[in-house]
Amino acid sequence: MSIFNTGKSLLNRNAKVVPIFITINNDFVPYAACAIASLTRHTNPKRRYRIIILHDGISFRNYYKLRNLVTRNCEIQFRRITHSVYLRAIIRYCSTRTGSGDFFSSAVYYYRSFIARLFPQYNKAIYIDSDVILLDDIAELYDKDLKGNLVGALVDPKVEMVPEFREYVNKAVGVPYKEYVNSGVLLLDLKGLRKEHYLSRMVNMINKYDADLVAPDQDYLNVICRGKILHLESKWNMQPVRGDLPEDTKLIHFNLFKKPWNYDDVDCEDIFWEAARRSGFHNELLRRKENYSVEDKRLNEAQLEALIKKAATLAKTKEPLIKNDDL
Ligand SMILES: [Mn+2]
Repeated sequence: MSIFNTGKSLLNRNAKVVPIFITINNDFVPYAACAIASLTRHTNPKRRYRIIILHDGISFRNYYKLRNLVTRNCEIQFRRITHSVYLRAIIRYCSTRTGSGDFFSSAVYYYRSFIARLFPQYNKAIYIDSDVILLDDIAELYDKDLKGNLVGALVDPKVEMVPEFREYVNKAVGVPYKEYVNSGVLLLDLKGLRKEHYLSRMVNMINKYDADLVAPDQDYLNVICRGKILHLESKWNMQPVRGDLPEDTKLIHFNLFKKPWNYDDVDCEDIFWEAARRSGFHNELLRRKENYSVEDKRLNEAQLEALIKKAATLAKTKEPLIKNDDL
């Protein structure tokens, strides 16, 4: 067999597999494990899945435990994010955003922006946050036709609910809030994103505007991909609800505050803990919850207030704070 044959069969293998990216640091590992345990449980036995964990260094113990979540048709790969001018620019930018409303000021939130560039072997992929739980086969999302769009995502329900966020998105981000999507679940046209030079575009904006934003990576995504976003149905990025979930719910996203691993009596917490029991991190998650003090809760709530206040202040701007300039 020649080397060319080997290459071809490898390409074919990549074409058939469903690639799913999760981007984390060591602290996110237990939550990511729950997401993975829920994903592998709802796969189509006739298909193959590849979960690619893009991280900035995880402990050997965590690495080993995540590897235990491999199943017959679902493999797990690890990739450590490489240092580059892009990452350095992002880390520098994040290090200056340390105000009380700067909740998303860690570089880890930007790692999803590297997927297209770091993985040229894939033309299409899914990205999920580590705070999601799958209730159905993720391949169904992967199979969706993007219809020429760069990204498939869901209009952010948290933004719709909070007037300060709506104003902020309209004025400071410069995107109508009814178009503004959540970056927690993404169907990605990686080929298209490479053609758009997504990462260099984003880093150019970071360097040029050095803008103070509420949800930076998500704000950049909305500005760069504006007009090229397929709006997904809410069943693929469902916020927890009190009472019964809509019957066709495919994915629950424990977005923003009140995570079930911090708080008691969180909507849909049973679904999370059920996945947690099969994640290999159940005890650790229970311990985390026990150690989450009254003071932590107070801080968490103060952070949300600060975030909303920040949104209201930034919404006073006359012009959008970032623009998608020509490269
Ligand atoms: Mn999230």
